[in-house]
Amino acid sequence: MTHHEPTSPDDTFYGSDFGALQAFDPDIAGVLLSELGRIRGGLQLIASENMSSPEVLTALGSTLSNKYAEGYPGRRYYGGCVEVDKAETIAIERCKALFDAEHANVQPHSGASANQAVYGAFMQPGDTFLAMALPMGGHLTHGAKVSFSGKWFNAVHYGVDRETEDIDYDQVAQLAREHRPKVILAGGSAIPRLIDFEFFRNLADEVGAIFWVDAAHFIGLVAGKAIPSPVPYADVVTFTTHKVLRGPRSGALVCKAEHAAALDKAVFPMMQGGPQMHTIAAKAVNFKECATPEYAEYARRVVENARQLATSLGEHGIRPTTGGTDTHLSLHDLQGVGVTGVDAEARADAAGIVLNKNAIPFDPQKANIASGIRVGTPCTTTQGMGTEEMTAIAELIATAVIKGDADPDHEVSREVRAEVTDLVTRFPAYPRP
Ligand code: DSN
Repeated sequence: MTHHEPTSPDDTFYGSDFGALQAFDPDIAGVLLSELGRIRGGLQLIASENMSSPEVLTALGSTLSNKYAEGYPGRRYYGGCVEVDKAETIAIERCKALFDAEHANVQPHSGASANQAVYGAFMQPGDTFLAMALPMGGHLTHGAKVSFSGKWFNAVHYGVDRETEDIDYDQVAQLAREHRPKVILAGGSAIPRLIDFEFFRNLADEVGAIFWVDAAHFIGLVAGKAIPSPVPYADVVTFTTHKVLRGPRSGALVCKAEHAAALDKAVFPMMQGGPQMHTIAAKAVNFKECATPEYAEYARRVVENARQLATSLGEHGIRPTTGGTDTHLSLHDLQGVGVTGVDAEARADAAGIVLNKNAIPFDPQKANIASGIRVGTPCTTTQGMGTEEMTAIAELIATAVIKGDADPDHEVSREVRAEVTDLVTRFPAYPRP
């Protein structure tokens, strides 16, 4: 194998050279600075976002971005892959170890790309699969009509129980027995409670289906051992790497060894071309971070904080669906306070609090209005905030949403923003050295 003399970092390491960018392109450099200012200046409560480490960002901003490497380590369609092969091999081994998985593919560009690979590996156009409906907490790529998954496949959807607002397991079983789907999918983007993976595994075995978990939202909690893992139960688990996990914006999948060849072929060459080697290197860095005791403590605190935030919002009349959360996110019904999701999002934003409107189960409103909001604690926990701050944040959200206004100059917006500024000054995002 060719040996490459490493460039000394003291010589010139070409990666993340902000000074050079600023000199050449002040327009884009300005956007990068304002975005960092935005992150630092407000409360980031979007449940699917986080703040990845400077180490992850350095790998992302490296010369590995240049390399074409179609194929897999040792089996590429381009020369010169010896160094990126090392990065991908390290990423694969770390991913397998982190999740105790038989096989890992770290090439999917995103969660949606990882999901495409599952369709490609196990289904033909027109085949039936069973998944949670988007308005009930599922995901666009789980068979929504506007997505390839709903256009090219026959999606049968389950929802939640009206009473508990948790997954309606009786309905799941009834639909599986009636439709005999090729694939049964568990997971989504607004599910606050733990999922009964054993139930899904047994059902999939009964009807002869592949059991797929889309763990994009909660995989970081699994990595930190804060919640149970789907890996022992599922044939395949897809996920994103940028949510609680706190890695680069990307995706990955782990699976049983028997499905490795089919899924690898579905990722490349069926769905993707050249893998993004800088992102794969950044995923490797992230998997190493996630194997530390510090990360496990972080994951535990994310859940503790989410529980507190959900409870405290409930005490202000902003009701958590399912009565609370077991994970990093909670979904809240605003009907009791007479505000729509779209108005709540705008009022919070004017007060320096970033969250998103969200449909709640059986929502009477259209998705672009919505009767709910979704909040999550990955970012604030990364900043070091704890349960005391969650109680304070709930009060700020309630004030902004119930008494506030979408106008940033409104008195309530200004008052809440001043308290937000105090909080983020005490718990800074990307603290200065
Ligand atoms: N858009 C992501 C989320 O916010 O949950 C899911 O893809």
